[in-house]
Amino acid sequence: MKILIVSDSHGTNGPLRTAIMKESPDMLIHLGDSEYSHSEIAEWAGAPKTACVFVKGNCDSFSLDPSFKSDAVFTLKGHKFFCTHGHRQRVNYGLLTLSLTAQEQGCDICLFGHTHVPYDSFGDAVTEFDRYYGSDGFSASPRILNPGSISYPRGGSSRGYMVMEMEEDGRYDVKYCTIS
Ligand SMILES: [Mn+2]
Repeated sequence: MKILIVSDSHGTNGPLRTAIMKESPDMLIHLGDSEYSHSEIAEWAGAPKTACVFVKGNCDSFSLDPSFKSDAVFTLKGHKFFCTHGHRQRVNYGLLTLSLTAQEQGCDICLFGHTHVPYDSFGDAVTEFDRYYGSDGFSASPRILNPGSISYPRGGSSRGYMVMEMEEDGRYDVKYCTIS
């Protein structure tokens, strides 16, 4: 299955719609600061056929949707995902809190946004053993991913997103894509 991972669209929806149309995902994960109607974004993505996950960013506090949570935790094909915006884990100052929060809940994949800078690595407490086995899902430290911002990139990045292709047996591949 194809999972489209985006963050920080901040109400500028052109690039988000472009990514959705280009990728036609089976699932959409928005990591916060959408500053826009989730039902409308979900509709663009093809909900309810396309599963959609939204988490709350620091700029989303005025959302009227009561079902809107700060974190999303779910299991998919043997992988446990931790999705959060990242401001509460203070990701601008380092990823250890984020990594440990995901690890504490037994998650091996940790998705965050907020920095507007793409990131793909394993947790801070990583060992060579983790590094070796991480891609098979046996890592003690989660794979930590940030798709950057799809609307307002920072740190020399481009407007971008991530696509995760996950096989039935749980093997997965992540690629970072930019929008010209
Ligand atoms: Mn933010």
